[in-house]
Amino acid sequence: MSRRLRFVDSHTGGEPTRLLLDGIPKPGVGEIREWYLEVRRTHGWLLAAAVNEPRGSDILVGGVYWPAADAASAGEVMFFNNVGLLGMCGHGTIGLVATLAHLGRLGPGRHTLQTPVGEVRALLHDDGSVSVENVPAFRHRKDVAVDVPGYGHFVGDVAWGGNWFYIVEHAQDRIDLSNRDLLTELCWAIRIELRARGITGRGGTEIDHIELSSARDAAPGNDARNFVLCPGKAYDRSPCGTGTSARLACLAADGVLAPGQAWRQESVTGSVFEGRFEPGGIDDDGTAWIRPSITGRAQVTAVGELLIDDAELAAYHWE
Ligand code: PYC
Repeated sequence: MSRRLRFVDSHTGGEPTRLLLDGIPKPGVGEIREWYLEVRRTHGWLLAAAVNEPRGSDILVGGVYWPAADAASAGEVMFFNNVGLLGMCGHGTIGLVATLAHLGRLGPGRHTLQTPVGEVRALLHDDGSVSVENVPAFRHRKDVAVDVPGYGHFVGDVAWGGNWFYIVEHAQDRIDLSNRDLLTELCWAIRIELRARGITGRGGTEIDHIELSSARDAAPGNDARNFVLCPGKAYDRSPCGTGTSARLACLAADGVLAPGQAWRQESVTGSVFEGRFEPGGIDDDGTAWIRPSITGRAQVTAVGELLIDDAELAAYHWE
């Protein structure tokens, strides 16, 4: 049997998103965070086929979009990449809103979306840019030291911004595209070492995004430049919406960024998200959380239909 999946591709600051508009049935029961495992079990191979070679590439982030039954919400979205499901995706949400606007399904104004890790709000501005009010973000641990064989000693913060991040202020190597292979291997080695040492996010969850940051390497007018390595070893071409949210949580916790103050986060490719936060609250364990928002813009790049044969099933799988 050949499956047909309608898709729209976009890029947000250079980072691509492939939104699947049909072909993945919405699980009938439970909440969206429970659908996660169900979709992975029943359709993981199809999602993997939709973003990986030969139809996609390692850097492509996918999104399954289900329109909402009621007008109060713009629908549900579940993001994934070359190796599995993501919690939230900031650049992908900006791409989703630009895509739905392109299809005439939504217009300027505020829209609510459900994701497996919580509700997010997106504001489509008249000029086509999009602000995403992300899920609550927080710093879980400050100044976590790790010795990485062959690379040296690193100190970073563990923070949540819709995915788990280990964020390091990194001055040793320039955060520049000409260094992308070196930065990729360094981040991968850090991730392996964190795992080996049992350094995790809350509840023992693996830290699967590594973010290197440098104020020195940012262009004038921007606050910092980052390099973010995603779970499937692809680096984010955008400043990473969830990574910027996690960074805002750390800046807020250190008291170096005030509520409402703009933070211009540049990516390794030079694209920029403008981030801000509003104070959130304090969890039972004393952790302070913020409400981050990220503004950027996306460009629709292609509209089409993927044809995937069930006979290919064995070729695609996630770990
Ligand atoms: O923008 O949040 C993001 C993101 C996550 C993975 C790739 N981009």
